[in-house]
Amino acid sequence: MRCRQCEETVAGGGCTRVGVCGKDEELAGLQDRLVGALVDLSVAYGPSDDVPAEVDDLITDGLFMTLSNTNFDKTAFGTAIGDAEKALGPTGSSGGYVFSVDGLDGIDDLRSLKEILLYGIKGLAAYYHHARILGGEDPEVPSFMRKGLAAMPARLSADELIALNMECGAAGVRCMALLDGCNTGRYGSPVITSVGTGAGSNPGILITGHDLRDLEMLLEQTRGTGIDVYTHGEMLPAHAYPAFKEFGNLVGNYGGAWYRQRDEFESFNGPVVATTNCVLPPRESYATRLFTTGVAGIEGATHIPMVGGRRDFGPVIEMARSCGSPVDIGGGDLLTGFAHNQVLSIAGTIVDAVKSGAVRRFVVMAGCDGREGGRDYYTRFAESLPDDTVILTAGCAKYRYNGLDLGDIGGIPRVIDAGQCNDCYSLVVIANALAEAFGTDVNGLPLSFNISWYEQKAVLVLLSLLNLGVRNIMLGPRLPEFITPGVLKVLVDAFGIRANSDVITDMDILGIC
Ligand code: FSO
Ligand code: SF4
Repeated sequence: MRCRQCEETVAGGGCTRVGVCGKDEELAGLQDRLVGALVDLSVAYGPSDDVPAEVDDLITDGLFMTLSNTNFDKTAFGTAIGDAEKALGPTGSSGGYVFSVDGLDGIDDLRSLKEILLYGIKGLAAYYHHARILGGEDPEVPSFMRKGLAAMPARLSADELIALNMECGAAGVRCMALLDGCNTGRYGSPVITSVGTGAGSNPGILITGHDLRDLEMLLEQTRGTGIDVYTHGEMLPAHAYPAFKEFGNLVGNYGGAWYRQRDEFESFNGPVVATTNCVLPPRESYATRLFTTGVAGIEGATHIPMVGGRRDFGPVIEMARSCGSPVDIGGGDLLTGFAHNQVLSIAGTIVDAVKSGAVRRFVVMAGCDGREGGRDYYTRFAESLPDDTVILTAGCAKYRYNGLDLGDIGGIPRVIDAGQCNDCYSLVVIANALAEAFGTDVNGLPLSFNISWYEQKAVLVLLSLLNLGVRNIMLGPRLPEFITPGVLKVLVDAFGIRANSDVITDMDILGIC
């Protein structure tokens, strides 16, 4: 195996014997076979708009399954490979392609550009999956996924691959806008919300991941049962949607970012529903309490299938009744819900604060969190920021600083949390509105980017920002293993990207000091 798709990979070549994430060689092989079959499907069908929806669903969901920390269930991969090969049948054009980093055509730099593209498409698949679940559709997105996947075995020049990566970023912006419309269309526009993190005495169910539809079904089925529902990780922003505020049984958030789940799922005491990444192979202490849905999978955990557009959370509810209540692990109240609609409603106040000098600079610190020790960089960075700066965040990266008491500037909180990682789209809408108000472009604003990356959705968000013309992004806590020095030079020359390294130096570079 060789996998280097996430930030946690082994330096100097990637995970080759076993994944830091827990993925073994057999699972890595199955994932490569699945990606290969989806590439074959994409070559067979091409980027045409006239492709059966089932084929695009196979590509979308299959790719999502291969994202870091999403699915560790070999049986599920066997089924997905079988489905993809069956779909290929009538086309008669299966090449039996098996994806492998080493097998990518081209010298190192071309391989690197293909990897960036593949991981961006995986992120795209994740967001398109969420939009599809809520009834969203945009034929341009799956069409690009097929076009981009078909590039994997092709002989393409560096310029062609760079163009495809930019196209991936454009598809990312479209897809995040689509998902934003689906989320707000069904659940309303988020409003600023303070979310408690304590634990009550009722039995509880913990739901983690990004799937709001699963949360909706779980809340409907637990209403009136005396069982409390808590969010975890990337599900925290759900509290800000008006539709979820109607559920008295959605009582709060429990725990922090995904990498703390082994301790937090243990102390929660009740069943845990993992709807997407990041879910990890469990400790024995809570393995029987772990349930998965959708593309998520863990060997030994009970998977709740979608049958006729509905999931039956009966077994989860039944288990909750026999479990003790969660152990209170504290954490204080967390603010969320600063999506574009809410922030733009106070745009006048924000513009005035900038003009008066009360707010000197905004710093986008969105992205993913991870378990490496060096990630306390982001906590130190947030703590070291001058009092007249405001952090704009989205994604699980926020857990590094959303518990800090950074105060506010004339009523504007110093940490503005737009929501899940896909809600980076909200940050783009906010930045564009500010740019318009100040008669400049995004790069002309007092706005710096210090992004934290971990998995492939973050690659898509990065490509989307580059496609929008954002320059001088600081990226960390270390640069991707799959970016070669040659490709890095292109990114530095064209976009001013650099690795973050030192809180004080970086602040200087970003123009904050
Ligand atoms: Fe985090 Fe995991 Fe949202 Fe990612 S929970 S790391 S970018 O899957 O999806 O921010
Ligand atoms: Fe390694 Fe990340 Fe791949 Fe897991 S997903 S095998 S940690 S690179």
